[in-house]
Amino acid sequence: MTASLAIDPARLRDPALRPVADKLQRGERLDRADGLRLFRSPDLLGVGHLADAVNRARHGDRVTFAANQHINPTNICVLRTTCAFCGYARLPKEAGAYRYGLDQVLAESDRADGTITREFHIVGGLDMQAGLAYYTEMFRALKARHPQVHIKALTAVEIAHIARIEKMSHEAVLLALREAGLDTLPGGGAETFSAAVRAQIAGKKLGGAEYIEVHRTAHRLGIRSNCTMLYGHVESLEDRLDHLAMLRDLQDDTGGFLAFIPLAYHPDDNALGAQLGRQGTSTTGYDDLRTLAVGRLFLDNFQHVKSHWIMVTPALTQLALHFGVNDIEGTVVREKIYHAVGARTPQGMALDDLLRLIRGAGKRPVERDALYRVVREFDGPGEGSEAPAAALAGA
Ligand code: V47
Ligand code: SF4
Repeated sequence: MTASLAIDPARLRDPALRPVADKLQRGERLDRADGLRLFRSPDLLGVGHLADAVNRARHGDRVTFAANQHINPTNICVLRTTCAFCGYARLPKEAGAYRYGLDQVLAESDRADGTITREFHIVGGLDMQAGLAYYTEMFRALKARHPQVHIKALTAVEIAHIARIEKMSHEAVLLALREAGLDTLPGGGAETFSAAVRAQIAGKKLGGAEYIEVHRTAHRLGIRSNCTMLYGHVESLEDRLDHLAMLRDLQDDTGGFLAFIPLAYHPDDNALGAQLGRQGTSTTGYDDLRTLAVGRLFLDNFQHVKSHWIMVTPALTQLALHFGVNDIEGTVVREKIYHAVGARTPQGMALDDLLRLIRGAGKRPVERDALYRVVREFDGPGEGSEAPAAALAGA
C-alpha cells in the first residue's frame, strides 16, 4: 500500500497492536480479527499512531475541505415512523413539515456570502410528492444559476425511492439525474448494514446489499460517491467490521468511492434515543477517534477519510487530524439534520474558521473541489499570518 511507514514501536503500548503494525509495514491488508484488535485495544494513542502513520504516508500534512453548502429540500418522509434514529423527518401533515418550491431552493442556494460555493450537498426525506421531475428541475435551475457548483445529491435510499415511485430502474434514474446536473452521490443512508441492526433502527429502509448495489450502479456509470457508517447506537463491533468489509469489497470492484465518513449517532429528539434512555449522551470522543482511525486502517483502498465536525465538534475534528483523518466537512452554511437531533455545534463555519481549525492542529489547509482536485493551497501553520500552533507541535 505505502512505502515505509513512520511507525515507532515504542509508541505501541498494547502488544496486541504489534502484529497489526507489522502487517501495515509489509503493506498487507488487515482482516477482521485485526480490525477487532484495533477496536478493542485499550491503547487508543497506539491505534491513532498507526492510523496517523498511514495517513501521513498518503497525505503528509495536507488537510482538504470544500466550500460547500447543504440544502435539504424536503423533510417529508414515508419512513418517518420507522427510522427510529431520525429526528429530522415529518409526515406530510405534521407540524414542521416542509417541501421547498424551486424559488425557495434557489433562495437557499444564494445564502453563502463571502466564500464561493463549489459544492451543493442536497439530501432530504422520501417524499411521495418529490419524484424525478422535482429533482431534475431543481438541478437544472441550480446549474443555470451557479454554473461553477458541483451537485452532490440524493443518497442511495433516495435514488431507490425515486425509482420505486417512478417505476424506473436505479440506472435510469441515475442517468436522468446526471443529465439534469447531478455530479456525485453523498454517502448517507448506509446506517449500519447488519440486517438485525437495521430491523431495530430502520426497519423499512433500503437494505445494506441494496445500498451497495445502488452505489455499484452509480460507479459503473462513472458517478463517484461517498459512503458512511452510523455508529454508537445498538450495533456491535463485529457489525461495524462487517459494514467496513462490504464497503472495502465494493471499492475493490469499482474504485468509485471518494471518501468514507463515519457518522456519530446523536440520541436527542429521536425515538431510538428515548428507547435506549440515552438522551444527552452522544458517542464518546474515544469512540469517535477510534472509529475514524480504524476506518483509515481497515479501508486501505480509500484515499479519503472525512470527519464531520458538525457531529463530533470542531475540537474533536482537530484531534482527528492526528488519528488518520485527511479531510473535513466544509463550510456547510446551514445544517439541519443533526440540528434536529441535538447537535450543539454551529450550523456552518466561515472559511477563516476552517483554516484556523486546520492550522491549529499543525496541518496545512487545502481547499478542494467535490472530486478532490485542488482549488487553493493555503499556508501551513506559522508560514503566513497565523501564529504557529506551539501547543500542538509534535502532537
Ligand atoms: O443517513 C440521521 C444520519 C445521514 C441521525 O457524503 C443521524 O459527504 C446521527 O450522510 N444521529 C445523512 N446521524 C447525512 C450524511 C452525510 C453528511 C455529511 C456529508 C456526507 C457526504 C453525508 O445522517 C443519514 C443518517 O445516517 N443521521 N439521524 C442521528 N440521530
Ligand atoms: Fe426519512 Fe432518512 Fe429520516 Fe429515515 S433517516 S426517516 S429515510 S429522512
